[in-house]
Amino acid sequence: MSLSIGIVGLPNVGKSTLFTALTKKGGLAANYPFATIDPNVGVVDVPDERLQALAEIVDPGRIVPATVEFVDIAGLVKGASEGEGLGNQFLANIRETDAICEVVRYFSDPDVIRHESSRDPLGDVDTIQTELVLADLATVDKALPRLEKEARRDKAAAPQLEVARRLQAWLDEGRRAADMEMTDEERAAAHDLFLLTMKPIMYVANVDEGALSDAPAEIGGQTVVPISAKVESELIELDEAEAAEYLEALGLERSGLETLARAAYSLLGLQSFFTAGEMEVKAWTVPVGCKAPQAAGTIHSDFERGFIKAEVASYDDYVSLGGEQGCRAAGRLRMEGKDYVVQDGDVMHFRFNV
Ligand SMILES: Nc1nc2c(ncn2[C@@H]2O[C@H](COP(=O)(O)OP(=O)(O)OP(=O)(O)O)[C@@H](O)[C@H]2O)c(=O)[nH]1
Ligand SMILES: [Mg+2]
Repeated sequence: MSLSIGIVGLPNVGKSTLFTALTKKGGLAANYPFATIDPNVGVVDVPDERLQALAEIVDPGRIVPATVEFVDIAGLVKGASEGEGLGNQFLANIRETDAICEVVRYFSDPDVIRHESSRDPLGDVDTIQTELVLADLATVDKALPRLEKEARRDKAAAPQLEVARRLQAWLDEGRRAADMEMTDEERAAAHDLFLLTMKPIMYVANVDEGALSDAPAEIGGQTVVPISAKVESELIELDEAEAAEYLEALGLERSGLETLARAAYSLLGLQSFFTAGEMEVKAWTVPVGCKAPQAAGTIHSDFERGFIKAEVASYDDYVSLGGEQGCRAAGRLRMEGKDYVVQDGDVMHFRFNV
């Protein structure tokens, strides 16, 4: 499961600075499967201290954290939905991502020029939202004639037409598609339109050094992660001890990048289960509510196809009882079938037959 998050925002707000910090950090951790697919795409691990605790029990050859992919996208300007600036390419880039991370400029440095379409942080958020909504409106306008034709021919297409019409009216008021109330069925129908404003969004408030409290708690009901991109880009140049010292001097518990990776994970409704063996301790990413066979399928499609059952221990049991043997002895190693709903932190071992 490769999740990708597009970093968007007006020009000169610090997107590339943040992206570079994110990806460089990944590259520094030597045992980390860092991959650069293209210069604007970087894979970043999701920090999870539970991996360390599991590794202390099984002493594996390596530890493999879950990952999130970030995509650095060129600055969006007013009029992008009409092809202004790098408009169209920009929109194509976000269309391919699973979620959006919007960087908003809160830092004040007068040496860094604000783009002419920039007003103030919330005004900037508004500008971007307007462009995304306009792009979606164009998508829906274009799809409607086709959907009308289909609905005349095939009654089963009626719900899709209906939801597209409702979305048109909704977007026309400048609102995000994701905020419209929809049944699960309507949501699935809307999914086929690949709208930009259906994607989950979170905000990074790029604040001045030591001014994390300048950031609002939320924007439009969405999570805000306060970060100083400048501080993050300095942090990655330091070794672990120096970085810890610097963080402490700034009164921070962990780097903004860690907070960001975690927030992204939870925004997307994701959780981890673990596999723990001599070869490796590994975190696997699955959606909340995922059942055992699908979880098995993230490891290998054969595991899903030939799924028989899963041996499961909760993370807490696994750690407090000293691993699989301890769990078995205490009767805490469960045999779960295909309807088992995976819980965050489950340590799993799959039985399959193909
Ligand atoms: N003072 C200060 N400057 C910053 C910060 N973040 C970025 N900058 C500076 O702002 C300028 C633009 O940063 P970039 O990261 O390239 O901005 P961007 O959002 O990627 O810009 P585009 O790609 O042109 O849309 C650079 O000179 C950065 O050094 C920050 O947190 N504080
Ligand atoms: Mg940039």
